[in-house]
This record gives sequence, C-alpha cells and structure tokens, in this order.
Amino acid sequence: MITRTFHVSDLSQGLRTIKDQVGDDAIILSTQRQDDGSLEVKVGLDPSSQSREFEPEPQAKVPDELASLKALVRELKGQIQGLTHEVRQKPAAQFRSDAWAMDPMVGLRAAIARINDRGADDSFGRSVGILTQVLTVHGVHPSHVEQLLAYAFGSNVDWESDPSKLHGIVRNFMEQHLLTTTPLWATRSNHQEVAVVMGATGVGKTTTVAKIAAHASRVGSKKVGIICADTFRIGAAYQISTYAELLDLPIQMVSSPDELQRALRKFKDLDLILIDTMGRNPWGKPSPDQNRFTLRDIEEVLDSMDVLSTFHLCVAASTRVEDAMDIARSFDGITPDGLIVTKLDESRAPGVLYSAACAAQVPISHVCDGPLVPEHIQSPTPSEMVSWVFRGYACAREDK
Ligand SMILES: Nc1nc2c(ncn2[C@@H]2O[C@H](COP(=O)(O)OP(=O)(O)OP(=O)(O)O)[C@@H](O)[C@H]2O)c(=O)[nH]1
Ligand SMILES: [Mg+2]
Repeated sequence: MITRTFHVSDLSQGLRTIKDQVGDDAIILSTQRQDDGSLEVKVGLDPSSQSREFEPEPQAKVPDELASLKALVRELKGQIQGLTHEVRQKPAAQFRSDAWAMDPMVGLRAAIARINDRGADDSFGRSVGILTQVLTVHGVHPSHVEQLLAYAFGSNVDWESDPSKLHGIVRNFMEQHLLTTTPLWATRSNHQEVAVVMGATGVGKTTTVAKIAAHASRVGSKKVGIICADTFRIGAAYQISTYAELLDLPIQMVSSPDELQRALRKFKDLDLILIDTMGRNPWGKPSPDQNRFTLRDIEEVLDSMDVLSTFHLCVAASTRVEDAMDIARSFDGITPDGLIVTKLDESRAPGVLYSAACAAQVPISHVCDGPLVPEHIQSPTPSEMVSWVFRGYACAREDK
C-alpha cells in the first residue's frame, strides 16, 4: 500500500480535496489535530488502483538506487567492449604459441572472430570455407581438419592479405607429418627380412603380396619367397600358388606354428620372405577354425627365431575414416609397422590415408591403385599423397 499525508482545515471539506487528488479508492488511515488547529489526514491506496494522481511519498529512494545501478552496468559494458576490441586487434602471431601449445581451439576461435568481423563476403573467409570443404570431402577426419586450420591460423605467415597462402601452409604441415617408409622391394639390409601382410577380408592382401614379390625379384633383384598362412579360405592357396608359379618364386603353405618354423628354415637363404595371412574381421571374434593360427602365433614364431620382421597392414582407401584410424592403431592385437593403402582407384577419399597414418603414427609403405599384378603398386612421396588429398586422386593423376 502507498500512503500520503494531507493537511486540511476541516475534515468534510478536506476529504473532498483529498478525493479529487487521489480518487475514490483511497482510504483514510488516520487523522490527527495539529497544534495550529489544522488536521493531518493520512490516506492509503492499493498500488493496483487506476488513480494517476496518487504519487508515492517523496521519501522512497528506489529510483535513485536504480539509477546508480544503471550507471554501473553502463560502465561495466564499456569495459567489456574495450576488452573485446583489444583481443580482436591482436595480430595472428600473438595467438601462435598459445594456440598450438595449449589449445588448438584458441587459434580457430580467433580466426572465426576475424571472419565474423570482416563479413560474409570476405575472400579470407571464403578461402577458409573452401579449404575445410576440400579436406572434409576428400576424407580427412574432422579432428585433423580442425588441427590443420588451427595450425594455419596460428602461423606467422601473412595469409590474411593473401588467403591463397593458407593452402600452402596446410600442405606443408601435412607433408611434414605424413610418414612414409622405403618399399619392401627397395630396402637395403644385410639380414633376411620377413614381412607379414595382414588386414580385413578382401582388402587386397594376396594381390599386394604378389605385386611386392614381383617388384622385389625383378626390380630389386632380391631372392624372394612366399609363405601362405591362409589355408582357411577356399581358393586362397590356389590363388597365391598361381601368382608364385607365374613369377617363378618358391612358396610354402603353413597352418600351424611348427609348419611356419619349418618353412622359414627352408627359406633361410632368401633375402625377402612375404607372409600372406588370412583376412580377419578387425572387431569381430574369429570363428574357432580361424582361431587356430592367429597373427599372434605368427609374431611369436618370428620372435622366437630372431628374424627381422615387420607387419604391414592393408587398409582399403574406401574404408570409413574413423574405422581406418582405429584399425591402423592396432589390428587383431598387432601394432603395424607400415600401412599399405589399397584400392585407391576405387575411392574418392584419399584423405583417409592421411588420417589413418597420422592417427596411428605409422608410415605408409605402399599404395595400390588397381588389381593388376605387378603394375598397380607404388611408393609415393608425402608431397604426391598430399596433392591427392587436395585434388582428389583421379584429378591429380590426370594432371601428372
Ligand atoms: N580396384 C582394385 N582392386 C584390387 C586392388 N587390390 C586388390 N584388388 C582386387 O580385390 C579383390 C580381392 O583381392 P585379394 O588380394 O584376394 O584380397 P585379400 O585381402 O587377399 O582377400 P582375403 O584373402 O579373402 O581376405 C581381387 O579381385 C583383387 O583383384 C586395388 O588396389 N584396386
Ligand atoms: Mg588373400
């Protein structure tokens, strides 16, 4: 309730004046005769009353407090705006170490702020958009796209005035981080090498073994032997025997650790032994028959015989990028020493090879781009592979 005090000479006349001023809804709270003979009348009114005349008592301090609060808010707002402006004015170089060493998102957020500042039709913004799209469409995992952009945004290069430089920074970074290793036909070692080729079913293991064997014996002038550890799939032995016969290379079939040991002893004078293995579901449990002779068994035999061995994982380029990254880290309990990317000709996403190799920190040893033995295998440089990621494999090959 709001109250107000009036001083009138007599009650009946005073009430009329009071009602004129505050309306009929006002109620008399108290009357008191004063020393000078006048009458003090205190009236009260419900605030929801429609009376426009009825002003609150002047002692109410609420408006003053509101005004000072408003002033404080204005001052704080000004300070926040000043700070935001200061952050936006910082040159890219100042974000560099923080962005990369502490949180890759910092560089990204700073760049997004700059794009927003410049408006939608900025060529820098467009360049960033195109780069993001090219990498994503070509199969690079989103986390790697984010990492590449964050690195570029934090670099010292003046890409803001020339956005095309952005691509150059990203390409260089990718080339430096994409690991490769000497193909098996070109290694120079005084010791015998044993290479186990593993991978999911149908990815091209047997065909790849035949391609590598052909290059190693014809181009690399190595004495090569093949061991087939896939006696489970119908036709597997026949397929690899046919290749061995065509290439005029010795072959042994093994289905147990003992047989593998015997085969390795028989081949003790050869330079390179290629072991073709059975296709396995990377995530499923093997059937009891498949479980008879596992990759672990092969690894144990090789370790016990003290031979120099490497495990090469075949991954089809058409594999979903998340799956390829997972498999490359560990396949059937084995950490691969090298990646063989197969069926690149059947994929539109060469970025899978970048993401799989980077996620697992495993070098790419060979790339296969067709079914023909021995033609469709190569050992590309990081620069070639990165240009596939940027241009798409087919386009980059056509331009060559
Ligand atoms: N387009 C294309 N086809 C390929 C490539 N590599 C292999 N192939 C074909 O893929 C099919 C399977 O190849 P295999 O070498 O038998 O595959 P695998 O991994 O040994 O198969 P399993 O032993 O059954 O697990 C065959 O038809 C090959 O000709 C490649 O790089 N590109
Ligand atoms: Mg096979």
